[in-house]
Amino acid sequence: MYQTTFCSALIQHLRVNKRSCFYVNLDPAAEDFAYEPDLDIKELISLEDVMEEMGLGPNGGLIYCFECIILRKHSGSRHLLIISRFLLESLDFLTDAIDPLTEEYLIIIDMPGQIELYTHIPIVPALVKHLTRTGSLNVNLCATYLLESTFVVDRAKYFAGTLSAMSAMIMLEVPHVNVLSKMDLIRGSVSKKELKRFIDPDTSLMDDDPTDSQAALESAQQISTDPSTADSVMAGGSFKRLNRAVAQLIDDFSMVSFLQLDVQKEHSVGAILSYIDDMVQYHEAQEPKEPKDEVEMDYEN
Ligand SMILES: Nc1nc2c(ncn2[C@@H]2O[C@H](COP(=O)(O)OP(=O)(O)OP(=O)(O)O)[C@@H](O)[C@H]2O)c(=O)[nH]1
Ligand SMILES: [Mg+2]
Repeated sequence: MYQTTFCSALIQHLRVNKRSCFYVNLDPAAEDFAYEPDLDIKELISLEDVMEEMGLGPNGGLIYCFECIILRKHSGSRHLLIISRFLLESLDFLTDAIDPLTEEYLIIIDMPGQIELYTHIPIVPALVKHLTRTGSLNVNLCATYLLESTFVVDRAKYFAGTLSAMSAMIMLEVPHVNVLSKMDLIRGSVSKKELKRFIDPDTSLMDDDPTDSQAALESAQQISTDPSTADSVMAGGSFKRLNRAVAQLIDDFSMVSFLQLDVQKEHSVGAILSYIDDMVQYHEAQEPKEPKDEVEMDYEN
């Protein structure tokens, strides 16, 4: 699962409902937590250390951390060896912590937000395989993909985000819930009716793209006359055709639909949790409870 704020909201909700959860942080760059993780990758490594040791930037450093964990990369470099040996232990670190947990536990795994981990390289898919492998951990996983609701304001951004969600679904091959997060940010500016159109994406959204209007085209032309600037490219016909093709692809696959999340609202978090429960078959996995001792009836009166 992704997004720290959502993880905290879920934990809060589970606590209120007296359910057990185990919170794992797998983001080596994460710092502030509303709830302390039960298991934290930072006990093994911090992104800062990797960046410093390897001379990498934040994204490269993050991918390096995960590559070391999952792909068990070896090399003659002293630093690489130190760090990979360090991280090699981390799959066991995860396995040892998760293995003893009973079916009552919902394991919440907070992941880094960098999209390339889910769409471009087979690192997170390998982690998913490790967790779900039948016979060992055998965890019922549900990936939750969060797309900021502010993306709906811009059709191109919305379809690009939706394409990433679809790509993650295809790469991860586990039950998947897609969520439009931070709904509070657009409630006032996007009507309910308009919002409904973004729940099940289809190409009709491209038919009335507000940026197609003549006024928008004119203002884009005024911004710049240089055809190589971002504004010019995004106002051009080929960009529109590209977006339409992306929208058509998403429509053809018909895999992505969104739930809406407002973390401030208990019922919104609860609704998403009930989808997740269904996906991981939480209720089916629970041990049948002992029937409560029958209430003794007082027949004398
Ligand atoms: N208005 C609003 N802000 C939010 C909401 N959720 C998160 N934020 C803010 O968005 C920022 C990022 O939130 P995080 O939960 O850290 O996001 P994240 O996806 O875990 O970020 P990374 O781990 O860095 O990828 C923080 O400043 C939050 O306060 C929301 O539902 N509404
Ligand atoms: Mg985070």
